Amino acid sequence: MTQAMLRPTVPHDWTAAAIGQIDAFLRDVMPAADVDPAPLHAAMTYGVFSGGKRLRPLLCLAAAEAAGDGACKVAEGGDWRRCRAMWPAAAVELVHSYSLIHDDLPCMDDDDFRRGRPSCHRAFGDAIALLAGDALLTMAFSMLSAAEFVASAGVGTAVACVRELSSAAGSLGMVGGQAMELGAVGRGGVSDAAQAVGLIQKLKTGKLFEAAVRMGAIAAGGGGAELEAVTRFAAHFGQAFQIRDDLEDVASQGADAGVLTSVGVLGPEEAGARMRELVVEAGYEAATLGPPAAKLLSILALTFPQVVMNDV
Ligand code: GRG
Repeated sequence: MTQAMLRPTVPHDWTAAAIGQIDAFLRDVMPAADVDPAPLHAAMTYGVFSGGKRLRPLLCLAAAEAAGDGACKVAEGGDWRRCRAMWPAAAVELVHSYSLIHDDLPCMDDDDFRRGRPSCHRAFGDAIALLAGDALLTMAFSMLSAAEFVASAGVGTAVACVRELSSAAGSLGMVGGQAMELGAVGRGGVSDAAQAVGLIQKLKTGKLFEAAVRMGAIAAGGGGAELEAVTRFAAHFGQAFQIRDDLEDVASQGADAGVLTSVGVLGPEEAGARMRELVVEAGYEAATLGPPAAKLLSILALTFPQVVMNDV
């Protein structure tokens, strides 16, 4: 396999069109902000439509094309809403949105700002923000059991997606990773910090990326070696993504990133090197799937432009 094979071959602007369609879909399926109970729906709308990059739904749609049976191949300028992976794409974004709202609460990270504006609890109060997160999590599973999705994907596929998302989001996934992080910070360190950081990243950040691509592939009729390849892609992508986030935190907040981050454990240089390795590994996994994985590679290049341009 040559390095050139890892370069994305589709123009990145497919993502802008897809994001517009993901947003329109989310607007259609979510209750409007003024539907009663209006403060709750307004907080949910605020949490979902606040400038997120829609990375997980994009990965879900790209994986449907990369690892599916061809049912979700969308031509340039085409309609992603005809791809049944749009349902799990919406579901994973709702779970992501809930996690950010809860993560900002005073009992978690206690952040006053998110995406450059007041965090949900600063705008709506702690109680409504907590409930907005709960309602978004619940709504994600109503996406995966929606009559239209079940009719087009089949009951078995819909149930498989419920299983993927619930296990990725729960105590053995994202919530478990968050709990481990809180516990580890409280103890002031762990015996093997590097191992703890790796596991926390895998659970807290990585599992939701894995669920995004797996649901996309499964919804599009994929399985077997292709499903495993997109899963490994997402695992590497997720870990690299978290390291990049840690590096950005150090750059913006000063040197002390805390022991329980990749930068705290490895130092910025080694963490950066590990991130680049992971991006290249993700690229190779996608490249094994050939031309249908072009959009996955495109997301990788957009997310890690320096790495893909210099190292791949
Ligand atoms: C509190 C239930 C609960 C879970 C918290 C995922 C998580 C666990 C917290 C999110 C906070 C965080 C910093 C996670 C690391 C992953 C990360 C960098 C998320 C931000 O993802 P982006 O950049 O967000 O895709 P946008 O704003 O684009 O949607």
